[in-house]
Amino acid sequence: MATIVAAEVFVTCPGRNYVTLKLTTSDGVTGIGDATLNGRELSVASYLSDHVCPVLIGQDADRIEHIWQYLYKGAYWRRGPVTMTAIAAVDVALWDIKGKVAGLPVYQLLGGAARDGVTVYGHASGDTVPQLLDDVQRFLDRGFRAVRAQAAVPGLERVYGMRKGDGVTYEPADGALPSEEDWDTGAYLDFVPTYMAAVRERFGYGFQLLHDAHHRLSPIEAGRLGKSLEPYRMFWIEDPTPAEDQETFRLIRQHTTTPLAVGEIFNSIWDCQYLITNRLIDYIRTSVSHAGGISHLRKIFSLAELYGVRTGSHGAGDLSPASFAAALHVDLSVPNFGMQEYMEHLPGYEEVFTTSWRFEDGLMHPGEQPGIGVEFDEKAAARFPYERRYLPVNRLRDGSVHDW
Ligand code: CS2
Ligand code: MG
Repeated sequence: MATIVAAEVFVTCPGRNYVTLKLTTSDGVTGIGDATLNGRELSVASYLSDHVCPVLIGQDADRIEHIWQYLYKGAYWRRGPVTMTAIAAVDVALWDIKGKVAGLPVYQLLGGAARDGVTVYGHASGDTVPQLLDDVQRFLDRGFRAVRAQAAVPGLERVYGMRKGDGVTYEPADGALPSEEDWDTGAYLDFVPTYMAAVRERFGYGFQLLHDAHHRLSPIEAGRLGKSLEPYRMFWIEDPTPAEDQETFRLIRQHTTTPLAVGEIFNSIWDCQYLITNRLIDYIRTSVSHAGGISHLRKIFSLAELYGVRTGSHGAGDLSPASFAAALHVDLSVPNFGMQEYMEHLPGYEEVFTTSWRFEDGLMHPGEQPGIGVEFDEKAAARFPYERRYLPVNRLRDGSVHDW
């Protein structure tokens, strides 16, 4: 039996903050997991190093489910983003170790490839509609089969989803305190159909088109958005409303056939249960890193399979390469895969993380390296110390705080 002999937490900022857990076994095998909770990174780092790492030492590294249950039930305080991100990091690190011990990529341990590759969508954005169209072109030229389109709303200063300069991200904020964005739902609802029309007019219907409403609408507004986008045959609209009041999805459903995707801020199967079992969504978008790791994500996806709901793993740049790779292993192996987000990581991440995934013709594959296929260079990580950063705060025109 190989026991866990070391559990170390690293916080590094190669362009943006990532928290990484590294486990080492008595056989000298190491595994890594992502513990990044964007804008609240140190809370998970502390949860792990102060509370989880000490109880991992001496545990049997082979017993992934057992350790998951030990951390979940043993803490008494269940669920929540901090707890579930910490458990996810341990879980992914243990799957990484199991794969390395077996000499197999994790997707093989999950049943093997259920498809040739994983369809991913890229993030196109523009401050103006012509800029957005150029950006969509850029993704189609690279071979993407699916593109998310977001444009700045005329009259608003700063809106979610716009790339800054040449970087591949639009958050976290620039400074060490939250930046401010502004919002006007009416202006947004009038504008979105005009640019989706422009995208379809220029590029046609031969690729999947997606959009993220980022929790900003009321149910009836979401119904209106979905209905107005029906001519453009969206693959999905994402997070139309904050999904705390899940019953309201019935109202959205009554008004539109545009498919709905939800789940990036959910962290357990219990958050997903109602929407899935009532068939109120089409895609469940939980992430490996915020919803309890590979073990828990598979349970969520299996529940979804029973109800005809497909998967759409969250893959924003604030999820480190370790969780992006882990998501690809799950995507490749589950029967009800739908779509994987691929926001890409900021240039510079390669100095710290070495990856084995590949992108070809719009599809991704996690590669054949044993484990999750990502290596973490702790010496390089030390060159990029943590920087406090926040997600932006969003305000209506009268100054009230609105959902970001
Ligand atoms: C977004 C994310 O990728 C997405 O769909 O909603 O960029 C989200 O804003 C971040 O993950 C927040 O940390
Ligand atoms: Mg989103």
